[in-house]
Amino acid sequence: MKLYYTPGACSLSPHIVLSEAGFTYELEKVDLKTKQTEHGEDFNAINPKSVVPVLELDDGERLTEGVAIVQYLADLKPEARLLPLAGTLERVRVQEWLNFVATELHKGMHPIYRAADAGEQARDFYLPRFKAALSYVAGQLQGKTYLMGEQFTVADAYLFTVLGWLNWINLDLSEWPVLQVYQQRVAARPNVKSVLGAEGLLA
Ligand SMILES: N[C@@H](CCC(=O)N[C@@H](CS)C(=O)NCC(=O)O)C(=O)O
Repeated sequence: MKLYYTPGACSLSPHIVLSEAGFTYELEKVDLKTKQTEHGEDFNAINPKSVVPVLELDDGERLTEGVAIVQYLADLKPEARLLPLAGTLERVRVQEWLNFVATELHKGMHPIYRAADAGEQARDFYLPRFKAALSYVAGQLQGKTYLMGEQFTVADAYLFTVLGWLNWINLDLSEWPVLQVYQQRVAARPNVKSVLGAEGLLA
């Protein structure tokens, strides 16, 4: 398998899942400005949506959409317990989180990040909503190790990824001490640490 990724982007989430589940995989770095890969491929030809992540399977099939990729990977390695079995309520709870992170946090942050293009009004409008979403997550994590309790899941890989972007929008995670402790806890997982190192994200 090969993951097309950009350091620190949302492709970090499937990268963490690949590592946590114990897959053997290759990485191909994508420059999102030039849309070229590190080996000179035209990324737009690889993914017409022009975004990472892309997971290329060994038969050449390509998967896009982070939440679909992480669920596909986790189902291939149920023993890693990154996603409860299909048909259980716990499975749907993880999917609830994946969707929340994708829509309220990941894409909720977008107009704030792009405020310079979208106009400062966009930041004023979207920031309170985004902060309320973070406060909701902080409340849900109170007294828990991970989103689902003691078990690290694919939803944590995605949440951790998005929390890493707050400095891009001048938000300080210390406003939510629970989230700060959570971020440190996830960052300390040996597989996460090695993925951060591989993406050049360790200080
Ligand atoms: N719907 C896609 C969105 C992926 C996405 O937003 N990727 C960003 C990086 S986090 C990207 O590649 N942006 C490049 C661009 O907009 O040119 C998913 O959830 O996987």
